[in-house]
Amino acid sequence: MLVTLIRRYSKPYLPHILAVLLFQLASTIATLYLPSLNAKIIDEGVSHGDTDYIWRTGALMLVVAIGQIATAIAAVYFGARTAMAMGRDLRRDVFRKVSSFSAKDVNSFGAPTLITRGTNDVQQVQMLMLMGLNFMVSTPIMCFGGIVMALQEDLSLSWLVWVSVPVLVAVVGYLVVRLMPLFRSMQKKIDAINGVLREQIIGIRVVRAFVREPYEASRFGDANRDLTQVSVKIGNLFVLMFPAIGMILHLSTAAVLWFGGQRVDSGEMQVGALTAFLQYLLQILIAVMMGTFMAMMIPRASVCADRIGEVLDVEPSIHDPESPVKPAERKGRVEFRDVTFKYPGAEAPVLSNVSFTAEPGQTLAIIGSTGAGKTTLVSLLPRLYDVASGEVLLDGVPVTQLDRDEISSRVATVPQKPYLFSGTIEHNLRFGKTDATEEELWDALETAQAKDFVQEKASGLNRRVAQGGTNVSGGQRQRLCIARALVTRPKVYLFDDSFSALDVATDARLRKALKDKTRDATVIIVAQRVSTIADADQILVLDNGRIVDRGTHDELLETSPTYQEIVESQLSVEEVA
Ligand code: DCP
Ligand code: MG
Repeated sequence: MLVTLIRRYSKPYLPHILAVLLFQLASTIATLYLPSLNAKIIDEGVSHGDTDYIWRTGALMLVVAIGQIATAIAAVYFGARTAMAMGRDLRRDVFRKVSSFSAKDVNSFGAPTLITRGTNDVQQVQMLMLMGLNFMVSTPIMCFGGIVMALQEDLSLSWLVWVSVPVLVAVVGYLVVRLMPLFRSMQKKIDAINGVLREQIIGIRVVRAFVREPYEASRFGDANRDLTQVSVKIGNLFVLMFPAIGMILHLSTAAVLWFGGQRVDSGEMQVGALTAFLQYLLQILIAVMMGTFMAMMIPRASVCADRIGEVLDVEPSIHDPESPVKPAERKGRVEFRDVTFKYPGAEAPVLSNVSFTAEPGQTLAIIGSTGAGKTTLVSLLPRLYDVASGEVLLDGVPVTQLDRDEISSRVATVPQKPYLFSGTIEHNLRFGKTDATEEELWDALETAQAKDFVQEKASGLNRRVAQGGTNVSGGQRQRLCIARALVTRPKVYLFDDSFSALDVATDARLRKALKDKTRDATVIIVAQRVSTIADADQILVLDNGRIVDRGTHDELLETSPTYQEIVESQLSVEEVA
């Protein structure tokens, strides 16, 4: 997967990559050339007292050095830009893919891992691309070129290369092999700590209410200690790594000077050649070290690439039809024909043989105990899920044959769990209709009985909303969500238990105002309170995924035992209160 990803995402940047590699090549060659020039100055110029030669070679050296610096800067600069651009593209594609997921696809991964895959995992792959661009060409050339150049300076010292390189590889390799599993386990511990922290922050009220702070603190403490232990182990190995590398480099230097010095003494080798040999050996060792570091990144990045690939390879289970049907009319007639639905992985269907028609201008209410399948039922119309059998029709056309834009322009949902996005109230209200006028916004707020509390604050429509809408009360959030649906002026309204957080009086006022606004639209209301739906044109009584009774309030009071039960239970509650 890693190879596939890198190949796919480097394609648009091939010219850039080629340029980076050329700069890299130039800079490496210049680096390799410098020590031998240095040796020439010492051996030919200084030892013969040839000032002219020193000046000429010195000038050449200066030019080469400047060229080396310039190309190295260019290589790093463009390399970093290219790697970041590839990372950006990859992140963008992961995000787009996840945005196209249906609820089922998101559930099959889970939100936290999708977030990690889109950020941390992409970062790892991006890091490898950066390292690759910076060292892919220079490392092998530096290594082999260095060996060739070193042997040219002096053949009989070559055994130093054959000894020091394997020793370095062995030491660094050993540490890397020990580090790899620790890195992998550290990633898991970070995941664990994120998980605990996330849950505690989201559930902070519950934790407080049940006085679970000590327990939660100890749970976090455990996760924290785990992470610390792994980090300390990694730290211990790193403490070893740098002195070990340093020791090898210094021992090699000492050995070169020792054995080379003897050869210089006996006149078999010149001083310049000795310095050059030393510099080449250090270059080789550093190249080997970088190569090993890079090799260490590959397994980690390839795990991440696999995880990213899993996301990118998903074929979203719900997608727009190839040749969408344009419905002849746009009235908002909703029809369910013998609909059966099962959640993925569940054994029994949540909805069985549900059939009904909701006409424009009418209100259809759905009532039933919790877990009866009401939310599931209303989520089939905007295609959050697709039915297992049967059909859901909007204006006579099955929703599977409509573009999802077409559906969302005509159907507005007020979800059971009201959700607002971080931003301002205005930004949230314009969610479904960006070009709505200020007047339309206030109008919707007035209908949703939310005008007062928006006006209350001086910031008005510009009042900040926190992520999820957590800085307004539950009832205010619900009313803002209702207003958001009203702004889009849809043909079909789906209210999923949207009046539950309102007191009875506000509920009644809201429904009265709604009636005027939704005169021509189809209104589908899921409710718990009988009083909310008593005046609906048709009421469906849902029990265990089946419609057990249907009719108006008065009809149901006479014919439906289930409905009578619900009414009685609520009457007694209200009477007691
Ligand atoms: N269910 C499931 N997977 C989901 C959502 C629900 O398996 N992602 C199951 C749990 C319930 C059944 O489906 O047994 C019906 O769930 P609904 O959310 O449709 O139930 P209601 O909306 O009727 O319940 P409530 O009144 O509590 O909102
Ligand atoms: Mg529900």
